[in-house]
Amino acid sequence: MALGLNRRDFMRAAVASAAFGPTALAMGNKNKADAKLKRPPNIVLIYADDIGYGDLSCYGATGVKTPNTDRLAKEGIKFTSGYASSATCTPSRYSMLTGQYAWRKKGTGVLAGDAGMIIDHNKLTLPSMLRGAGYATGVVGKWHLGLGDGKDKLDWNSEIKPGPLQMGFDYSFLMPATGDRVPCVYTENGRVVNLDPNDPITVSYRKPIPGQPTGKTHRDTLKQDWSHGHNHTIVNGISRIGYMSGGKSALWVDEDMADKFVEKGVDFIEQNKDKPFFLYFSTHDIHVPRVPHPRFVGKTDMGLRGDAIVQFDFQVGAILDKLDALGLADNTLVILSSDNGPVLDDGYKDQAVERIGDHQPAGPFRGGKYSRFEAGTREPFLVRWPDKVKPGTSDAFVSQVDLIGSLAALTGQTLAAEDAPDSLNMLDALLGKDKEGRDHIVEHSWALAIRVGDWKYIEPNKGSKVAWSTGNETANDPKPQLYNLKDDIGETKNLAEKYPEKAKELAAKLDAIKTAGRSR
Ligand code: NG6
Ligand code: CA
Repeated sequence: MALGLNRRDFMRAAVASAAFGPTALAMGNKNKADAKLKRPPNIVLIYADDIGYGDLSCYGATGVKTPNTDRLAKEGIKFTSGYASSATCTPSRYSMLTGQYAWRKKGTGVLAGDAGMIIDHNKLTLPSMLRGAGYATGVVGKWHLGLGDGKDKLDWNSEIKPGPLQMGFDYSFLMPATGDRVPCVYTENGRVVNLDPNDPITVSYRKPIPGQPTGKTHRDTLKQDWSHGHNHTIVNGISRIGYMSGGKSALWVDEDMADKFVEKGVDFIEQNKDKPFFLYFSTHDIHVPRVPHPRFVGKTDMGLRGDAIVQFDFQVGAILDKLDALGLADNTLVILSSDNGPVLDDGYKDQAVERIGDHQPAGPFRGGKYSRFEAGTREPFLVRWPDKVKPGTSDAFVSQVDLIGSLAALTGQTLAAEDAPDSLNMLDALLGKDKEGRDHIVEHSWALAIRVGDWKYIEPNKGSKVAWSTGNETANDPKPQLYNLKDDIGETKNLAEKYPEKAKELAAKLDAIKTAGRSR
C-alpha cells in the first residue's frame, strides 16, 4: 500500500490527517502558516537508564549540575509524581511501549542479551500507533526487550528479527540489551554494525567459551573491576554478563557510546525534519558499566556515576540543540524520564558508593532500583512543548504506561478495545491542563504497590528485604504496609495496623485492577 503503510496503518493515518486538517500541499499559500500550526508536534522521548528522582539538578541534585536537562525543566513542566511502571528496565520499557503492565505478562523481567523479543509485534505499540498517525518513527539506544522470535537461537550474523522494525519503528540503532550484557555490538535496522562475515559472533548465556579469558580468570587485567556478577567475557577491558566470541570489528567502545547515540539520534531528526517524527532516544547512562567519555571523567566529585550523569545531560543538550538548529523546538513535544530508580553499586567497583557525598540519588524517597518504595519508580518526568505547554511544576499523577493512550488522543486516534489495555488518556495532565492526572499509580517490583492520593499500600510479599546484589531495599515484607506520604514522604511509619480499613480499601482497589486484566 501507498507509503509502505499496511491497511491498519493507512486507516489510522487517514484519521490523523482528518484530526489535523488539510495538509500544506492541499492549501493555498495564504494558509501555509495555519498549516504549520496544524502539523502535529514531533515527539522526542528521552529515556534515561537508572537515573533517580534526585539525580538531576532541576530535581535538587547537589553533587552534579545538569544544565541542559534543567533548561528543559524550565521551559516545560516538571512533574513531581511521574512514574515508571516498574523498578527495573525491561518491564518499564515493555509497559511504556505496549501500554500493558508488564506484570500481567510472564517473562517480562530483566532479560538476558540473547532473549527473544517479548513485545507481540502484531499488537499495537507506541511506535506503530504513531506511525499510523503519519509519523516517521525511530529508536536509538538501549533496547533490552529481546530480539528474534525466542524459539530458535538468535543468529547475530544474519538479519535479526522480529525486532523494532517489525513492531512499529521505521529506523533502529540499538544497543541490544544492556551495557553489561553481551553481545557488545550495535545493530542498525536488524544487522550488526561493522560485522566481518569472516569473524562471526557466537553468544552464550550458559557455557563459557573454551580457552577465552573471563573476568574471573583474568581479573587483574580489567580496567574496571566487577563487584558482583559481571565476570564473564571481557570486552574493552570490562567483563560482562554472558559469553561471546567473534565480531571483533563490531565491538562497541563504551567510552564512545553516548556520542554514537547522539550521532544517530541527530541524524534521524535531520532526515525526518520535514514530516512529523517520533524519536525514542534511549540512552545508556547511567547504567553500569559507567564508562563515560574521557572528556566527562572528573567533571564531578562523585566519580564515574556523577560523570555519567553529566554525559547524560550532554546528550539531552545535543538533541535540544538539533531541534533549535532546525527551528523545530517550538512544535516538538519532548518527554524526558527514566526507566527505574537509582542504584549505586550495581556490579562494578566504580566508586559510586564511596564518592556519593551528600548527594541524594533518590531525592527524599526510600528505596531505589528493585524497590516498591517510592524511589523504585518515581522518576524525573519532564514535558516541554513551547507552542502548547505553559512552563511550571505539576503534582499530577502521570505514568509512562499512559503514553500510548495520551499520544493517541493528541494525534486524533482511537484505540481499539484490545489495544494498550492499561494506557489511559492523560493528555491534559501531561500538557499541564489537568492538575490531578491518574487517580492511582501501580508500582511494581516482584509484587505490587498502589498509591492513591497520599496513601500508599504495599502488598505483602515474602522474599528478601534487600536486593542481594546491591543492598537496595526491595520493600518486601510478609505483612501489608501502608504509608501516608503527606506526613511521611520517606515511608518510615507503617500504618497498616492503625488504619486497617484504609489498607483494605487500597488492597481491594489493587485486586480489582489485577482481576480486571486491564485498566480501561
Ligand atoms: C541485574 C544485574 C545488574 C543490572 C540489572 C538490569 C547482576 C548481579 N546484576 O541482574 O547489574 O544489569 O540486572 O538492570 O547481574 S536494568 O536497568 O537493565 O534493569
Ligand atoms: Ca534501568
